[in-house]
Amino acid sequence: MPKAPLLLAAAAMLAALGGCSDPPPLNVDGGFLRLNPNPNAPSAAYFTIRGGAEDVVLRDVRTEEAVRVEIHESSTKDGIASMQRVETIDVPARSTVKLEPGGKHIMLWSINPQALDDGKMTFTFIFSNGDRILADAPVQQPGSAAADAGGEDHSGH
Ligand SMILES: [Cu+2]
Repeated sequence: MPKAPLLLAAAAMLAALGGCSDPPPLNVDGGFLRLNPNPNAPSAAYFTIRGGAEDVVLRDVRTEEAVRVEIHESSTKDGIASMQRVETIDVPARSTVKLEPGGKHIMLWSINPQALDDGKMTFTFIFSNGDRILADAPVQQPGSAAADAGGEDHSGH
């Protein structure tokens, strides 16, 4: 009866895998803020959200340093780029959810200029499990090489 030992071995392996690594904590990192060269137009911030042990939903993003903050998603349909507001972002367990140019982003209106003096903005991410995670987004000044590589077209706002 060759099957039983194989199954036992598989079960032992799974137990070993489960036992040697704690589930990763829900986290937010990799932030950057792409400043719009036009101070009257909105700017966009991007982050990487790393899922934890359970599925959660990003419910809100806040910052003290802008008058208005919204979560947006850019898309291209029939060659035409557009963006729309989204209320929440699903963050499945152990997933990586990227907010990046051309996709989901955090849109900011009327940024407090003094907030930029220290070169970063601080955001609070509020999740459905009650976690409130602080994350910084270093500022990319307009005209820098990184800032010129793509981005959201905010002209529709
Ligand atoms: Cu937007």
